[in-house]
Amino acid sequence: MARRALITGITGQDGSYLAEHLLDQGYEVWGLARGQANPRVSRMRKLLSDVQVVRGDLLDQGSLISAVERVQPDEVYNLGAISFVPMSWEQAELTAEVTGMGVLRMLEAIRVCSGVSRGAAAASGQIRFYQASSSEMFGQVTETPQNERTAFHPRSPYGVAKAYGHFLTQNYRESYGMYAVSGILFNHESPRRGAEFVTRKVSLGVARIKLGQATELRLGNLEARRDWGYAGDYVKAMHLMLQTATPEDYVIGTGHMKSVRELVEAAFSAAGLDWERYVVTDQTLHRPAEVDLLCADPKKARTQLGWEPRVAFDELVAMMVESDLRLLTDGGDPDQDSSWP
Ligand code: NDP
Ligand code: GDR
Repeated sequence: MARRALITGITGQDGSYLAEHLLDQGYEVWGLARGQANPRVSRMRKLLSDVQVVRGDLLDQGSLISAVERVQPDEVYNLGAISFVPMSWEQAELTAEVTGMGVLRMLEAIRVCSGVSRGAAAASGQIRFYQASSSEMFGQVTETPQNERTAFHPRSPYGVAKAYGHFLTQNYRESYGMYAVSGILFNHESPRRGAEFVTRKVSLGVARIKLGQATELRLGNLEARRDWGYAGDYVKAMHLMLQTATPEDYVIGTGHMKSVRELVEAAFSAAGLDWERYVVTDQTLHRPAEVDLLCADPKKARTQLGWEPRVAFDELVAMMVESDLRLLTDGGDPDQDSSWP
């Protein structure tokens, strides 16, 4: 029988790539979708027609229990979150509820539905749980690169909420013997990335300027440095993490860091443009507390999971710029259509 996976956050960037990967692996894939008339759910249904939809919300414990009871999954991937860091200052409580407490609710749904009690030994055939942890938990780093043992110092309500979910996942593993793991993923991008994140904001900005639809691109801190990889590579690591004999946490990233300035240079040059003529820095886009640099040490994932990133930074940036040029040339609306698949 096909293995069954339940994905929260199915309408997001990672949800789409993970669903495609699991379908390729022969899984029956279910996506948890929220809202009464969520347009992203209809879009997802059109593009991922083999994914079955179950209704539920990370804010609603009962809905998660019903979803797990209905789907009877072998694996649960908890990707649902408020994931845009600046929004977490504006709606800190909601971020704590969705991105933090949502993890508790999903773990409880699995625990209750599988009849797991305190001190029980890990049972075979139990539901395996993946939590989408984040490099934002490292925040203000004291060592670089960061690995699975690096201390956390989150710098946003989002990072704090992710740290709660991370420790809780570890705690359910230790308290109940549940197969629960966290992937500490560094930034990963694609043509399906939300337009609010810097890589996509830049690739769309470049495409608009190239096509004469805009004359400038306003950005915040150009000096921040990140370890950027390709989302299609990273979802494979999520799946691999749930296939190991013992549940453990893993850092996933490329091990290479670039600044926002270097990202901008690469994106404009992919379209044959000089970035200095178009980029305007805007103080209002700076964050109350910035994460200056993040760089992964993915050695554990390489040696224990055999995972390697395939798409390099320049290739990723060119892929995103080309995709947005195509999207806009075809008259697409990035806010409505995005550019996926
Ligand atoms: P997206 O922002 O693209 O997707 C977020 C998803 O969460 C959407 O499907 C959204 O659904 C869903 N969601 C929001 N609120 C709720 C809720 N109350 N109940 C259920 N679902 C909800 O994120 P990504 O795909 O980029 O990231 C996936 C996960 O990985 C997130 O948890 C993110 O924090 C984490 N992460 C991402 C990294 C990255 O670089 N992309 C790096 C490290 C971690 P809807 O359409 O209904 O709004
Ligand atoms: P991040 O991604 O906060 O790292 O979180 P984002 O792309 O938003 O920012 C990266 C860096 O770019 C700087 N920056 C700007 N960012 C945005 N969005 N818009 C701008 O105009 C701009 N100018 C400069 C930011 O200050 C920051 O330093 C992402 C999300 O996917 C999280 O959910 C995930 O957990 C982490 O990656 C790992």
